[in-house]
Amino acid sequence: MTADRFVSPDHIRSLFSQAMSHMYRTEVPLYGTLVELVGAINDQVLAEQPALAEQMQRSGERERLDVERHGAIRVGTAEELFTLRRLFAVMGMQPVGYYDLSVAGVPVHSTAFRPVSGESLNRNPFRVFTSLLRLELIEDEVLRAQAAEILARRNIFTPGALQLIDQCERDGGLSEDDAWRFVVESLETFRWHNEATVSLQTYHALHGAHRLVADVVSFRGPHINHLTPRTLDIDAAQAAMHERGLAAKAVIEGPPRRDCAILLRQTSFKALEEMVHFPSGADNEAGTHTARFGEIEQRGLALTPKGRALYDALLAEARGGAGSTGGDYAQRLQASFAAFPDTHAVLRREGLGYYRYSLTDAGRTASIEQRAVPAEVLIEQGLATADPIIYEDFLPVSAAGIFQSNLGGDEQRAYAARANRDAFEQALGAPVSDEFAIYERLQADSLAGLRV
Ligand code: OOG
Ligand code: NI
Repeated sequence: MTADRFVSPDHIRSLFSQAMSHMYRTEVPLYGTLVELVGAINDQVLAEQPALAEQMQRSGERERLDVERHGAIRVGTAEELFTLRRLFAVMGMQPVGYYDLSVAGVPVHSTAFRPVSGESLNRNPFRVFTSLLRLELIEDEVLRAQAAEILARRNIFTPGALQLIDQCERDGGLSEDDAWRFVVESLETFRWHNEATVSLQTYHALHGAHRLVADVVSFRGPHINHLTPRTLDIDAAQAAMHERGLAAKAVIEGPPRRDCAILLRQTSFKALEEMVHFPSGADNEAGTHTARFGEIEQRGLALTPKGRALYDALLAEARGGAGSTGGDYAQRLQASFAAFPDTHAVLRREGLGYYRYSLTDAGRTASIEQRAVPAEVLIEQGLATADPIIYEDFLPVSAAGIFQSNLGGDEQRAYAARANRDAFEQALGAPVSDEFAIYERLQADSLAGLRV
């Protein structure tokens, strides 16, 4: 068997993200509305900002924009997370970053499965924010044991998916036919089930511990809970949503609106309340569950550790000691971020963000000797350009806000802050990659390209 019998993991990921998008569109029609609205706004922004359109074309980002999505799932056991890592690997997605949400009162820790090379990201940057429930944070011992026992009984993967994962690991890839089968089989894991596996009474008990526990434990699998398109103007998208009567949450998570977009801005819409059948003896009992919601996001420059430290400090300043987003939060945020430089030249010079350097037409005709000067000099001479490297990851404070707003109610729990990255990686069966190292490498590769 030779390698060219296999399709690329990038191809499988593209198929999978399209299939997921189709499935979610039928499951949650609101998602289709969001995708249309975001598409129209993106077209408008690109028409109004030719420089942005040109830059996105140059960096290869324009192509991916229309298919760019992230989703989120929550799993219950180490084994489930372990197998998910193997499943996502078939599609060229690796775990990047560790997010501890317990500090925000959500009993999970998380990573993001995503492609990491520049080429793969441009092909399709599909990412899945994946959380593992931390049952050890549930105080009630009896309930904890019951939840563990329910989770131990389920199998969230189809036999066909498991077999194809084994096959891919053994042979080093999948043929086109097998790739399609893999997509169909693995999609099953993320499907919504309107039949719970537990009685309404058990559901309520789990819900009492934390809504998230009920969401993870009561169903056959980790239903995808949102699929997020990327907008080039989140303020315009949010306004358009309000016009259509879709109630976005009041606060946009992340940095304020700026000339140079940094990191990630996100807003989400309340979870749907859905009918669920709960088994009751030989019969069913009707109830409801809220888990799935809509979200849009705008992505900007990936920050260096120095830039990120400044971001974290300014965000904390705007939120105050209590982490409040109430009152005149938008003004406080704007005021505190006045201290964050807002031109690419300064962001670059101060080492706050990562950039992708490339030669201009003039640069390509220049000799190697002419090019043997610092990148900033090449830029001044019109021989090179620097485009922002886009942030591909997530933000823990934002994610906590998204979780909170969509769990419904004003539920606030306090768990003693206990990051446990070791336990997470042990469950995962692999270390999570360091996001900064990935951006650093993309930048370094582009700088090396100026010299050859
Ligand atoms: C994940 C919430 C985090 C984001 O975009 O930050 C997230 C969840 O609710 O499962 O998706
Ligand atoms: Ni999200």
